[in-house]
Amino acid sequence: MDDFWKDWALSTDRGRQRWQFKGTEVPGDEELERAFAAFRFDKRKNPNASDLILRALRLDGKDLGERDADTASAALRQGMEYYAALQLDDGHWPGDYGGPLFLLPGLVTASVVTETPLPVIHRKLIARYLFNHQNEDGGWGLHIEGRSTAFGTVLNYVALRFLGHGPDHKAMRRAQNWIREHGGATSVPPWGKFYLSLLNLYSWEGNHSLLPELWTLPRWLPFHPGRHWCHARLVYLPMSYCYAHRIQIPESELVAAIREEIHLLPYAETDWRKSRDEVNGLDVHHKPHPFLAALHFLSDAYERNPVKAWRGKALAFIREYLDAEDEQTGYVNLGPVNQVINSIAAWHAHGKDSASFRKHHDRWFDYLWLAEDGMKMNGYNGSQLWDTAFATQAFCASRHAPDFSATVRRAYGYIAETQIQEDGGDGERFFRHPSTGGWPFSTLEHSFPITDCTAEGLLASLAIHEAFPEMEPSIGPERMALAADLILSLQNRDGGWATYEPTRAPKWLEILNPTFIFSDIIVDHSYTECSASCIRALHRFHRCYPGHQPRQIERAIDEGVRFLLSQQREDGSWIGSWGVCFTYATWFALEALSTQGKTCRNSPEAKAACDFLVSKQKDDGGWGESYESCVERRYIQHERSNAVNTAWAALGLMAAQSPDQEAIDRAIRLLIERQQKNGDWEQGSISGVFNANCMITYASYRSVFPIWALANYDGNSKSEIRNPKL
Ligand code: LAN
Repeated sequence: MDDFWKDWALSTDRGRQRWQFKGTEVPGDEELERAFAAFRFDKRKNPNASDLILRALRLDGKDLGERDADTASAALRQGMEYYAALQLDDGHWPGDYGGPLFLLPGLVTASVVTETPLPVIHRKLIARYLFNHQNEDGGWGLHIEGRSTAFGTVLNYVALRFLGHGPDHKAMRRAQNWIREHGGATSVPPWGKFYLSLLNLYSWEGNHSLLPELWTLPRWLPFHPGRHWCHARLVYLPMSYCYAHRIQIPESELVAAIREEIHLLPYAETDWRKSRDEVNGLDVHHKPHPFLAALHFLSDAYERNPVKAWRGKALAFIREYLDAEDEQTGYVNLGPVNQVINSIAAWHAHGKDSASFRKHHDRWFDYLWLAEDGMKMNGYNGSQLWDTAFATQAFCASRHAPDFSATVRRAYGYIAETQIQEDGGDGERFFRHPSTGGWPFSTLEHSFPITDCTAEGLLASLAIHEAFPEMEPSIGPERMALAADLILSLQNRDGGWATYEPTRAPKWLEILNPTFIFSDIIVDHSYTECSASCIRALHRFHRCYPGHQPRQIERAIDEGVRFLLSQQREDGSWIGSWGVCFTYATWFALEALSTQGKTCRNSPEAKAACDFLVSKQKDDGGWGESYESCVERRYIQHERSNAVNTAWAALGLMAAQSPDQEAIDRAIRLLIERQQKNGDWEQGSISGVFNANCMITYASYRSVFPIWALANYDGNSKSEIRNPKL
């Protein structure tokens, strides 16, 4: 390995991940070029990096034995050995959680507004990442696989300018051309207008009012912001703070230059009011409802002369809420968007030297991830618990599990330590559902429990107890019951489960969605995947602890299953909301149905789902879904089959006891054939999604799901498959 990489280490502390540079000198451009040459990232071949830096560092000096596995059992073992070697001492599996291309511009904006530059080496690596993900037409997409949009292009161009890249650099020129040919920067969607306003590249006049007063309205109103999906309300919270204070950096030569580069008209001549509603057609995923225009009309009129006392009261509440969220999450904050905007609000309210701002700043680094495409911003402070819970279940499902007891013990340690043991802060006042017994997606410090993370945490713990009865049960019956009770408390009236909280607002409230770029952002409604996880968890818990709330649990499962069946589409499939896409949700649904004995043998629904899956199998035996399935809401084949989609489909078919053994055998054969000599699988196309339009990387999936599929196959199947390569 190049010496440069030896200067990097992923430091971890109870799941907290931070890439640290130990070197004393920042390398020059040539040296950096040489260091990256070892990994060869080429967006045209695959925009998805393979997380090679982490893996090279983890595996340095370990001998995994290079060989082609001959059977499913051998491939399984090799996959487990490889993946076990990536586990960290604290028991979790780290991994790349990048994908969205609008997060780094937020961080750069925060660092510019608060005059807190990022370290030089970070700046270089971030720029490298941004250039690496520039599309051939000179623009950037919403995410790494997406076509160029005004949002992606303007924000990343501006970020690079503030990172010190001049306008005449070749790639920068191409980006400028893209912006100018596509109508200039006034056409960025509202979140882009917000960031540009902070940077004084766009007037606050050009934004619709973010009406902080909404927070002071009576809470019983069905549209109160406290009822919005937590990610929406906690992004709009600091946004409305910044908007109300019209926070903006001073004009400077650089600002004047960028204004000229990105706008078609001279800045002073821009009609800002008109540009409030200007959004580039390439960016539009969700057209706002006409009703929203009427609301904007009223709020913009109010904004011309806001009632001072009312605004003051609203801002005082917002400040209190921001401080409370900071405290509850240890300044990690709910996600990467509000973390950096909260940082700006903290800097504004408390000052640059305040403890609050310093703690925010410290957390910026929890979101940065280093891979062979450069330094990116993760979509969360990691996917630690989620990945660990799945990996644990996959390992426990395998016949080889006893040989990996040390791995499972460490994972159990992480899972046990990450279960939330108390409700944080003033929950009621700040719209928090109780947390006790739940699991978050990433770390304990983050502390927001999620329905399906709680379910998968519980399932993983139960799987360990079953597979390793001799292992000390760190999570005893009381803690298991707390998790089950929390899941019960999170069930919706329609029988399903949403993500973080029970649904608090009617579905029509989605008409308030002003983003243009996302759908399903205002209302946290029931989802197939979350519901399926909760059903599986309640079922397994009930089997192990039949005395705890048996009636309630049975009823919850029945209602959950009814919800799942109501979501099945005519063609037998389920559409995914958090993974790509139909293979993902159909697998979840089939697993949940199978716990109720609904399989191809007796259930027309399970049979229809299996028929659907088999109809999408490719000639090579695999499945490959394009991310566009999520955007278009119909199955869109990817040109290449993908180990992750193949594993989901195979797992679904096996859970449903599909009689089409041939389809399953062919899928398993592809997984064996595609396995690399070290036990890894190639990084295929992107696997995760949110809000229907933005994709996100789950680097762990390429190992975890093939392992799980091979484990189930190896444990149950009579047929003996041989690697066709051998
Ligand atoms: C996540 C990550 C985890 C994910 C699962 C648990 C996998 C899912 O089953 C439920 C939804 C959830 C919790 C989820 C929701 C949306 C998130 C938080 C993300 C995809 C990670 C990043 C994304 C967040 C919204 C990104 C910031 C963008 C905004 C629009 C605010």
